[in-house]
Amino acid sequence: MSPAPVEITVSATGRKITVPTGLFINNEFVASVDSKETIQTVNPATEEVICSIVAASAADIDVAVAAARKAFQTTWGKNVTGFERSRLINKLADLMERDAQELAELETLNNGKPVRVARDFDIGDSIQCLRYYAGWADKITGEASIDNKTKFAFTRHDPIGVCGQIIPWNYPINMWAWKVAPALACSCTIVMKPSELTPLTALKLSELVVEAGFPPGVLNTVPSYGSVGGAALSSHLDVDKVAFTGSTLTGRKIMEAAAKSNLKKVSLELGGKSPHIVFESADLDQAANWAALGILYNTGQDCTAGSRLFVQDTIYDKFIELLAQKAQALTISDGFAEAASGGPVVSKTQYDRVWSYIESGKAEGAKLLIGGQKRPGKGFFVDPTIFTDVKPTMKIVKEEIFGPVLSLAKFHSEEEVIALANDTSYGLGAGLHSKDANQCMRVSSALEAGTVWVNQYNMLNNNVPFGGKKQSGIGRELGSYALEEYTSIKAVHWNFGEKLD
Ligand code: TXE
Repeated sequence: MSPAPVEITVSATGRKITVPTGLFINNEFVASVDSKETIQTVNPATEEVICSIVAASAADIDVAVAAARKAFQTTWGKNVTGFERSRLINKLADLMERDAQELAELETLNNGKPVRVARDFDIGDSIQCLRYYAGWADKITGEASIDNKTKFAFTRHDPIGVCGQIIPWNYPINMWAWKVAPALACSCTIVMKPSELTPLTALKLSELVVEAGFPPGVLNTVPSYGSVGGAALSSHLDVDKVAFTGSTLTGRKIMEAAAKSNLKKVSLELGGKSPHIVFESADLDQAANWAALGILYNTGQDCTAGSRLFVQDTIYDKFIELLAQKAQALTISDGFAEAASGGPVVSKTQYDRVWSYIESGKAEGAKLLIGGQKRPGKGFFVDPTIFTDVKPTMKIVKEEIFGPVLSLAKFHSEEEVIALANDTSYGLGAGLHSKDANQCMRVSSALEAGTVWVNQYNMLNNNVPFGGKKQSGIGRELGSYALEEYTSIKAVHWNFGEKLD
């Protein structure tokens, strides 16, 4: 029997939302084939349970992969035109646009972020991402190589096949869009595993997949625990590629599982400890705005969070005063509050984790500029916290915190700050502020990161690639580069005249 959907009432708006609770396989919401395991979803602003949904077992992953394989071989894969894929992806984008407010409220309920941010940024950007890749669907071509009068070769950019996609909880809809849009454009089929902390919008989006008209099995959604469904997907012998966003620790496990099973293609978007540099020539007011946004956007639960801020000694005192003012002006509250600029962190685990870092910063002798005090009452709220006088060896400087906690240090020379900035095992994002164009060019070239922002921070575009160096990941999402992650290149050598003696 199919698990019944539940009706949720969003108390802040009065909206009633019907949420599917089953596993989405072959365009239907179904029960687990062998397990009674559930996932209890929680509102991080109130700590109340939202609803329980089915958690996929390893056997359910087998069923979903089989559905995706069948679709790949029949209705999708090489049996659907790029024009048709483009039409369907665009239709999905239209439906998301229609339902943006409902999706945003569900996202806020489950993830905590301000509803305005969820709607205008997360969902707005995801719609654009779908449309961007809908544009690519009919333009995926190979190359011809003609250098001989009796032979030529050409390449086909074939869809790679069945893709497992494992996504985190910090941007549940964005990460869904970043993964499904290029995969669908390239004609792959998908088994999507959302985070067990935030599975509700992925389930709601599955309804739109049916309404848009995608054939059964093209996009399957299987909420599950990482060690169960995530592990089963990454070690599955019939999955051709796994795309992952999450922690470096889990990324390692996924790569190992891929290596030990069928050597499936792997792309990983992992953690970071991104440096953000303010040079003395910078527009200080603007730099303070970007520095605050860099660490506080999404309550710091951002893989590119500019969590290590370096400020030149000549402007240090003036700058930190400005930054403290900007950070304190932000309102961290329930995401349904009109004034909310940030919400709670996503879960009790994450809350405890962030606080353990704050305590370690205090214990290791860093100085608190602002924040660092717990709030009374319910909800996983952490106020903006800035530490000064940090040392490169401190835990808060070395490890990803994934909360609104900034380490601020002083530097003297450009050479010194480049060395400090690159002194990390990560290489995801980096930023710098300066009015000296030559300095901007020199420093952006020297920083070891997949993305460098100059005189801004954390701004992404769907048509510009994103990904990491060092232990921040492998592969690129967004832009035309993401198409490489979902295609397999075949070379065809053709003889039209050469004879063998
Ligand atoms: O991440 P996990 P967690 C970082 C951030 C955060 C820390 C821990 O520092 O504090 O990771 O968060 C699935 N095989 N980031 O524990 O475990 C899991 O179900 C396959 C950075 O929540 O990486 C979920 O869907 N999959 C980051 C996804 O991995 C497994 C975003 C992410 O969870 C698995 C999130 C396994 N063995 C956290 N174990 C970013 N780069 O943006 C878990 N998963």
